[in-house]
Order: sequence, then structure tokens, then C-alpha cells
Amino acid sequence: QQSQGHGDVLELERTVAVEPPPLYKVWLLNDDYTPMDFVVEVLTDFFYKNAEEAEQIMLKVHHEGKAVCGEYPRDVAETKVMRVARYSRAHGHPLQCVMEGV
Ligand code: NFA
Repeated sequence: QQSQGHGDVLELERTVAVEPPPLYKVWLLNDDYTPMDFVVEVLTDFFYKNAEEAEQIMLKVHHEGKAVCGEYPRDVAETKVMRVARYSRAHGHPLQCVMEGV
């Protein structure tokens, strides 16, 4: 809550309840070409998963076609999708990551 004027010191003590931002699921999609190690690396580097979680999610994507790697506010989710696409393309892999319902 931003103070508007110079005399309203009491504004500083008012607490405002704010709604948390809506969260968007980010899904990783399977393909036949991206190496498993590369997918695990993406999950650790971009989604901050530990080695065990990253392995589990990678295998879930491999076997079921897709899996959620996290839920984030819209701008964070968009940035992750773009970074994974850029990083994967830069390494010659078709790995795809998408946001839910957008
Ligand atoms: N299916 C890929 C392979 O067999 C591995 C993979 C897993 C790719 C998860 C994309 C996502 N090399």
C-alpha cells in the first residue's frame, strides 16, 4: 500500500489483503529425440528440481507423454517456456514445454 501524500503517516500501518496471482501449470512434453540426460538437466537447471525429482518427472514424461514441472504466475511460466525452448533449440533438441490453458 503506497502512501499518497506527505502527511498520512498512518497509511503505513494499514495492512491490505491481496489475492495471490493465478497459477499456470507448466508441462513438459515427450518426444522421440531429446536425450533423457538433457531433460533431467533442464528440470534441475530451469525448474530447480533435485536429481531424484528430475529423474521421476523425466520418466513420467517419457512414459505418459507429459508431466507437470511446476505451477507459476503467468509471467514466470511464460519465461520458463521461452527459456526451455531457446536452450533446447540451441542444443539441437526438440524438447517442448507448454503452459496450461493459455
Ligand atoms: N523420449 C525421449 C527418449 O527416449 C526422452 C524424453 C523424456 C524426451 C522426456 C522428452 C521428455 N530419448
